[in-house]
Amino acid sequence: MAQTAACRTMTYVAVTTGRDDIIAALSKQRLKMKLIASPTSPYARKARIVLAEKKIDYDLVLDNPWSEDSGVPKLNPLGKVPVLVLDDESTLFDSRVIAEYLDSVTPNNRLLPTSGRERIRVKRWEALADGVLDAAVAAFLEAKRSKVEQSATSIARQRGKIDRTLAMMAEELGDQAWCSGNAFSLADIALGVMLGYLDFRLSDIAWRETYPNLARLYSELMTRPSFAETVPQG
Ligand SMILES: N[C@@H](CCC(=O)N[C@@H](CS)C(=O)NCC(=O)O)C(=O)O
Repeated sequence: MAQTAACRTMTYVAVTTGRDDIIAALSKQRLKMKLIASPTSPYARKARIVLAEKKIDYDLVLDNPWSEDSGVPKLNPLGKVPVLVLDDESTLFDSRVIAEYLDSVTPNNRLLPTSGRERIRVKRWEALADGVLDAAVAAFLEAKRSKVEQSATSIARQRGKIDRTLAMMAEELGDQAWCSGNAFSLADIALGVMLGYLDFRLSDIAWRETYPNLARLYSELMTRPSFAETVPQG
């Protein structure tokens, strides 16, 4: 993978085929953090965008958590990506914990207000965006099952969560430039990653037409290399 502008601090390590590959990749360079990610995971994309925005040097290790020989369960018993492996080889998950930790590592480009109600407001946006992701992933996986196995009720239930939360987010954004306060923050990252995932997996949801203010913010976010260079493909 070529290094790109947004990821100039990122060194691509390996597409792994299992635990041994991950351990080998980790032992080569002990000092840099490693992010274990899959190219289609929106939660991993959130962590990658945070790393790029914070200009933190790291190695990207690709692993498919759904594959039988995935090394992810050895690093995260939940078997999910992203996992951040720190320089002492301890591990962090999930994406919210990783984002909060990374923001505290360097003082530059703060993505979370340091305390108080403003900080919780950003975390609330993130909880909403991640909740839509959870529902979108569940709806996508259910729809992938055979017609006889899949439950229309379950899909409708997940789609209801998505619809209600998009409406709330659009209302709360109003005509503000950014989700929370008057600067770019983790709230905008979480929202943008979620909207990008809807485009990727549930493209029949016409959120741009229904919510022009979300579309306006999304276009703005896509001008940032951290977003443009991590668009999910597959
Ligand atoms: N809440 C977690 C969700 C992570 C997650 O669900 N990741 C998916 C990829 S999109 C995964 O690894 N799934 C594998 C599995 O559930 O076995 C986070 O924010 O990191």
